[in-house]
Amino acid sequence: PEDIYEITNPKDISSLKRALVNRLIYSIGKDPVETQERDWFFALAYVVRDLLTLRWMESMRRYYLQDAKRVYYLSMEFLIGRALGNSLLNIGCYDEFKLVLEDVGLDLEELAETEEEAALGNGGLGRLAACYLDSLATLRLPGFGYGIHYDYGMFSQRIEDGYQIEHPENWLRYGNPWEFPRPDVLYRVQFRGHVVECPNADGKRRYRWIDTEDVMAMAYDIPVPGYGGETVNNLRLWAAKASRDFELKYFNEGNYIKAVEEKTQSENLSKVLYPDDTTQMGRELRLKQEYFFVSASLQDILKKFRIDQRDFSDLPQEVAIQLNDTHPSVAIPELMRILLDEHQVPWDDAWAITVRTFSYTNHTLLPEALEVWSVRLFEELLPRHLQIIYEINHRFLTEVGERFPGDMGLIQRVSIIDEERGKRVRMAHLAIIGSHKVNGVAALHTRLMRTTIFRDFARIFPDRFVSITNGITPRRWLNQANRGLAKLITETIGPGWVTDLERLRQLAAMADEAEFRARFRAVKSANKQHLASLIAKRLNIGIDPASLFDVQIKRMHEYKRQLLNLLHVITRYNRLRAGLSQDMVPRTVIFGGKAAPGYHAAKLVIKLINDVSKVIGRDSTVAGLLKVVFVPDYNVSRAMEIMPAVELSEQISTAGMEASGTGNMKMAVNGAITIGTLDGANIEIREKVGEKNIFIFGHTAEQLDEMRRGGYDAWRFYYDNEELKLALDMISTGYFSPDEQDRFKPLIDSLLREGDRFAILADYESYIACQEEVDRLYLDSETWTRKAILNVAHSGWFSSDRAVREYAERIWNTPI
Ligand code: 26R
Repeated sequence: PEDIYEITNPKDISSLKRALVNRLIYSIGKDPVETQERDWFFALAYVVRDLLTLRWMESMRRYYLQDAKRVYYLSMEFLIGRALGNSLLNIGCYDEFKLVLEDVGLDLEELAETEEEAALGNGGLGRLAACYLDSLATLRLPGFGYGIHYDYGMFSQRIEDGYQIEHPENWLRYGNPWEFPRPDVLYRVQFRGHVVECPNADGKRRYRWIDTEDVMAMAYDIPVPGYGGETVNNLRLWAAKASRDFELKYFNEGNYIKAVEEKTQSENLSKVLYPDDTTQMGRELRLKQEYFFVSASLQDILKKFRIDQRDFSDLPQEVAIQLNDTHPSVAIPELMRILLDEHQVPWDDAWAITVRTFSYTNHTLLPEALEVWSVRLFEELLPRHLQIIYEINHRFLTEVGERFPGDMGLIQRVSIIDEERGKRVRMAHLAIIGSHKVNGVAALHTRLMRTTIFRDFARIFPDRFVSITNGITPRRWLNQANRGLAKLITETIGPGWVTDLERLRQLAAMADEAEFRARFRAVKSANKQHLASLIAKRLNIGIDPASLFDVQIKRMHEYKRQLLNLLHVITRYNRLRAGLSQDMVPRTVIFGGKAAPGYHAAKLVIKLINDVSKVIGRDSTVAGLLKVVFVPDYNVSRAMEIMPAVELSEQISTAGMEASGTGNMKMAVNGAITIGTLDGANIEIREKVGEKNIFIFGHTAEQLDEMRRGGYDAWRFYYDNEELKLALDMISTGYFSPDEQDRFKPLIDSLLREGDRFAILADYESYIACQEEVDRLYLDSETWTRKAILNVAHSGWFSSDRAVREYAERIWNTPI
């Protein structure tokens, strides 16, 4: 019995097999002769978790003994995806388990498909958090994630009649084998109530927050293995539980049913992820979610800080807290409240501690995505926090007034309270004022932050703003997702690149060797064939693996301009039908992405993609030359399947609007060539891979700014370009929607009558010209391959290891 869970040697196949069968019997309760695939998956996941658990405890012990400064990454979103393959590769047991499973007649890849993905995020921001956890663990840093244990993560997308239909994704239906529920790690979180002032012996005022409605936060821990398996960190997610006194109130009244109702009510808090990364909606439940996880996390952080053994003034030396956008920024007044009200720390000391502890990452400049809460809602839910925010604001504005006397406009602009639109709390202002560092996620984004939306703050706090360009983990996005390319790279330069991605640079010389190019091409071609077979199997669509794979996969957003891509597709279709096929390469244009459920324009673009796809698919004159595919339910697993097969990476956002982008990096490191605007990290990709190895088109952010100030004339672009006019006319006259001619009128109106906010028309011509260049290059497959290899070779800098190192050095003061 003592060896039921013990794996004597993780490289010893028979010991692994014994562990697996034991788990199947004793943890799943299934007879090995009567099992389903899912049973084996769970048994395997438990064995892998076992392998992680000891290292995880060792890591925690090491941090404790070293008394190392801890980094806490607070995020409403962690878009993790599936864990099995990643864990096996990170602890170095992938091949061993593959053999073990073969032994019992199972295929590891197939088994891995049964895992539900942890889609606890919307897109870029959530996936970035997951990549950073991987890097923190790989770099052996004591970095911990804190977030929310949603019952329902990102919705699953189905396409019916070309329209997006959202379905709830019950990812916990069969349980989550990776997590440890911690019913004993439980904190009280207060809401509502009111604040009373109580006189103090020393004459100072003290405030107490009383008569609150409380919810309990219960911890779930998910191990985060670093590469090499030495370090295993922790992601702690909070689930809402009814508080006892909530229940007791009604139980004591003898109202059992009412008590149970209230219980369900308060447990709804962690029920569902908000699927909007488009427009802030100011919903009460969202603010409650934010405070809920912030309050629990801070209680947990301070408990580990062991205040009985030290002084709060040590907090910034022991703890760094990174705020992933403003979503957790209520942590700033919350830490102030704890210090002031619960520990009687004087204001100035409390404020110095707070500012030195927090730092804030901004992920968007779009005004509609900046968080603001009505003062009324804030006061209702968090009355003490509103008071503290007022006091922070008052002191800040007084200081600004002294430094910049007479500038009333400045005071109004930087105030945390927006007095104009019915009194609202601007969370970004709070986050900037309460942090010692504010970072943008790419060079251009940070520059625009300093010169546009936050220029006043950049003047007030010139050293506060820094740029740290995003990164992606090479473990998941190259080593795991693209086994073929990973193998070729390792055979060529050794395995060191997995933790030192800049080593890919050694591949640059290989770009000139015909034999290497052939092998590289063979890998890409196999990946394309694999993707084609998946698309055939799941969507029943045949695509030509020899065609150019032209891919745009990301959230559906007007600023990301999937519509511009479609205008190219339609133009291409028209040219082909006009018999101009001689200069054109056969293409498969692949789209994937979810639209926020209430974002009508984005949903209509999905419908248009599907309608265009249908018309083109039925037209035999373009068969074999052009195909459009919309891949439903784009998520992390889909991304891992598609990335390795991409040849042309569409990164075509309106310049100045995509803060960074990270899909752009994933595709480049997988050997795609980017077609993109000078936006976000595309600019840095161009810098690294060289301007000859990327297709850049369109207006710059500055040019667009100037054009808008001079008055943007959408109709001019329409009348000046016949092909553009034709494409737009086809959409607006129902060519792609004969059953409903004005279906797409809202899209056309936004371009022609409503000022084309995303400058689609302005960039059309140069986009089309750039796409012609793409075709020309693709015809020269040796030169194309050379450039693709150089993209891989020069993408090393985009590793999240580099990004996390920069945070450690420049923000957290935990240098590696
Ligand atoms: C407040 C609410 C409506 C909300 C707004 C925006 C919720 C979530 C978001 C998500 C945004 C901030 C996001 O994901 N931004 C993306 O962050 C990536 C990681 O930094 C960038 O690469 C990407 O350019 C940016 O759009």
